[in-house]
Amino acid sequence: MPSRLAAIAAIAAVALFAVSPFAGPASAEEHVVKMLNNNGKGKFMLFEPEFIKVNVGDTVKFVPTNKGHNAEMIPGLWPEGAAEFKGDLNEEAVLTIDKPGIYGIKCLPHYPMGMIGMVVAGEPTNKSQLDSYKPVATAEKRYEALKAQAGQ
Ligand SMILES: [Cu+2]
Repeated sequence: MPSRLAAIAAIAAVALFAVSPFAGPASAEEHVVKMLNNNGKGKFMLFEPEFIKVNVGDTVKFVPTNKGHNAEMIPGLWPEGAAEFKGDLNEEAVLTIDKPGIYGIKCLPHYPMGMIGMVVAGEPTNKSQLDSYKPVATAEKRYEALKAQAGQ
């Protein structure tokens, strides 16, 4: 019977190996957010996706798929102690998630057109900022949608 046990053990090892990338503490992941002029569905000047959940240690890469955008922190919506973040116009910018919390992102030129995004990492430690932060009136609608997702 030892050979049969060995076969079972081998199958179990293969199964564990196949599953392991999704189990236990995940290794750092890179998320990609596109900066777009439109999404082809009637929405203009946007981050895609606008809302993402990540793990501390992950990175979020903002890609200038279309020209004329940047990605930068919303100071009133940023975890305490997290590194400051400001990408340049037309440049790729990588945000390293070093603290848990809610990260508010805006495109400076298009913030008045509602170009905002949100990254939530682990425990939303700065949840109170969701209410204290007041976006410009023109960005309110999208902000409310993001806020609803962050509150879940
Ligand atoms: Cu923009």
